[in-house]
Amino acid sequence: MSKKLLDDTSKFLSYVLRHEPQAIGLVLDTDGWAAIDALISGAARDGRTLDRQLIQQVVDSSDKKRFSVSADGQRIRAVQGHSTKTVDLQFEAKRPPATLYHGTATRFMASINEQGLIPGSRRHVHLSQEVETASAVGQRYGTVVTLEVAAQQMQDQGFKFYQAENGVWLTELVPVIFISHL
Ligand code: HQG
Repeated sequence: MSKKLLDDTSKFLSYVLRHEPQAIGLVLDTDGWAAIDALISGAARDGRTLDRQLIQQVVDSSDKKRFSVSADGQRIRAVQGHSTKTVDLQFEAKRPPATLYHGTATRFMASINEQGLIPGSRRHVHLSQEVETASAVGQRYGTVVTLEVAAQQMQDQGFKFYQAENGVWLTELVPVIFISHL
């Protein structure tokens, strides 16, 4: 199976399982699950050929473990990163490490210095445990700036933190006072 086919399919799955399920007539439940059969038939109407083997390969090879398949093998979901309003994943609040990192681009800094980190179209601000991961995320948007977030200090003041199955840390917003430049 070619890497291009896997990458293309992964992007398509992110699009329909995080952002626009309605684009292929797919319905996600509030936990983000979609029936794999409905995903395959919805994709087919869109002219895209998916089968269970391809889907499983994308799930298994995803570098960031973006997707998971239910124990009975019938359903699939994205483990984080949703913008679609119908999905509200129930994460358990968890104690974060003292420091988490967020990679962004220089062009967003004026606004971040005023508003702090906000989720944009997604449900949460995404934070990483490793500087390298954060920096790779920021590079997607331009000249990277890596920010340090005083996560435990935030939690001590009542902010909640969650960790998705794939290790990404999530919180609703990060006020400016908890952010410093590396
Ligand atoms: C920025 C990838 C202006 C924020 C990654 C970011 C991640 C602000 C952008 C996941 C701002 C939002 C998410 C403010 C934040 N003013 N800009 N006040 N506050 N921003 O893509 O964190 O490959 O929604 O810094 O690994 O970049 O998709 O979030 O640059 O986990 O699986 O607004 O996406 O995973 O961008 O990335 P995004 P993100 P996947």
